[in-house]
Amino acid sequence: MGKSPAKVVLCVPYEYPPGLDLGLAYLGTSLRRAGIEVKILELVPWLLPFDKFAEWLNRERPPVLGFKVWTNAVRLARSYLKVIREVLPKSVVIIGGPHVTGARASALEHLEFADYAIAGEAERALPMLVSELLRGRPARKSVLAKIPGLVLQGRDGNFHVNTLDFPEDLDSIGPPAWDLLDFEQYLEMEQRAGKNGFSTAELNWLHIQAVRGCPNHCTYCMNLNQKPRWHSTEFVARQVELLKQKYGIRRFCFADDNLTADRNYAMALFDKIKSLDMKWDASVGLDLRTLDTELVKSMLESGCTRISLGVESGSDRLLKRMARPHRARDMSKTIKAIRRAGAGDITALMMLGFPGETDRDVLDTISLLRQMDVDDIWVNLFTPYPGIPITRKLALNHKLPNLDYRNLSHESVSMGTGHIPGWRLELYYIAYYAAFYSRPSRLFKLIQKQGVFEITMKSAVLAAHALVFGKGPTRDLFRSKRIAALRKGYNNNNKRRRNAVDFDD
Ligand code: B12
Ligand code: SF4
Repeated sequence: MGKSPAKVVLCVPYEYPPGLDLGLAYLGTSLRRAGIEVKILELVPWLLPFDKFAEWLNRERPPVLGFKVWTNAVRLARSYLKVIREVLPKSVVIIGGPHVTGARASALEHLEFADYAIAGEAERALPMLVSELLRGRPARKSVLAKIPGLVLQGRDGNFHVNTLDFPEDLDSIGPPAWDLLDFEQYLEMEQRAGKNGFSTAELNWLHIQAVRGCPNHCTYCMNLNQKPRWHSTEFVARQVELLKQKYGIRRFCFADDNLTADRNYAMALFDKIKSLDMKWDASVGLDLRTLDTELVKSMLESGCTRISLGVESGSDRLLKRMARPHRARDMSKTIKAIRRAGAGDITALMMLGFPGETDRDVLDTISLLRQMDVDDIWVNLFTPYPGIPITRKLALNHKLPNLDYRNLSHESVSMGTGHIPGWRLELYYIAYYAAFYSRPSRLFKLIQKQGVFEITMKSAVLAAHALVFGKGPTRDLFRSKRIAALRKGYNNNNKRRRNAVDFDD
């Protein structure tokens, strides 16, 4: 790309160390295809503080900025948007991404510094809107009315959302514009990860997508389209090969809603990427019903090194409420089949604090945690994200507390379950990890990872915090070391790097 300023800058505000944003890379391609120059900028406050962002805006002066907003980053997004409004009041800001897709019209209310919002997949919508805006005249209503997912304010003052877009032929919207992502920074981080004593696998933020959509309808999930759409297996293999050859990537993650929903497709895909000699993780989206020994064998042969399973709860009553497609009693059978195939690293993803959860459900889950033959667990506290079915149900039944999305965080308890108050959920959160890691083999693994002193101190501080305040930085128990190490490494190493926000090629 030349040195001329981009017409559109796609930004993504994050609290955590930067990733490589797949959604923005897809949008990069669609804008380029419409002849629009584009850049991607990750807004991580400790890499790009607000004053530096203001300097950058003054230098680049993009006429259009696109913001990808995650619900847990609404507050941060607002702060960055405010800077834009102060420095470039005439630039147009479009918001999109998971939060906007869920919150739709209300996103423009609490992210009031933005001008337009697009919900859902935006490969077709964003170039349409940007082309219209870059004409230099007021946007025509007739054109706006045809832009999929666009949030519009009607004459009545109410907001309306145009029908969402679900492109059928996924190959036709790709490939993602990988060259817009900062692989140099990513690979540097990966190197430092090793030096700072944690696994490079934890830095697995490079995502590739094979499938969009999932036939299931779990009530905590923002799965908008129950009809899956697939990239061809050739397309996926080409992307993997390109990332390996051109960018030196050695491992990636699949970012699919449900990678194994169609067993035949999954088998064909694994067969196709087998010869590419790449490592990959299945950290999201595996259909527990399709995971038999044969399929998992094929996954492992194709380079899969870590399998995450959406176990969520040990209570069938709760799994039914979540509309999960499996039951707790199926878990040991599934895990046995996975082990039989030779899988060495399995993580169980658990959810705590689901609306309606009772102490009995928690005890059932603790009992499952003490039996499950997995290597690690990852406990998520339920968060009532906008747009997910259970949030809508709670709102309809007037059971949704008055939540301010500017303050919502998945790292602390957002609400009680109706039976279990927030403070007790904090204790159960610790109890889940304690139940799992108190088994000698698991404890040994944890000590190898974190160290005895650190584990003891953090557990004591968290328990005290939970008891006294009823809410705390729970997930930091397992994350803070990683982030602190990255920050330290970054500050020490950054001198030789050019300005993190300088886009010069
Ligand atoms: C892979 C994935 C991740 C990866 C993200 C890797 C990355 N850097 O891209 C990891 C594992 C890191 C991750 C983490 C989390 N995730 Co996640 N994740 C997913 C998953 C399964 C796929 C995302 C993806 O890549 N999709 C494919 C791309 C093409 O889509 P996309 O990025 O959404 O982009 C499209 C649109 O959103 C839109 N768009 C995107 N940006 C913009 C910008 C503009 C201006 C416009 C107009 C449009 C637009 O157009 C894009 C192209 O179609 C989704 C489920 C889903 N189906 O989306 C959940 C999902 C997005 N994650 C979710 C959550 C909750 C989280 C976590 C908070 C989980 C946690 N408890 O820790 C964290 C937060 C991370 C953060 N940054 O703060 C929720 C989001 C809810 C919300 N309202 O924010 C989802 C929807 C799952 C769910 N619960 O239903 N996640
Ligand atoms: S199986 Fe996964 S992607 Fe599908 S609806 Fe359930 S949580 Fe969402």
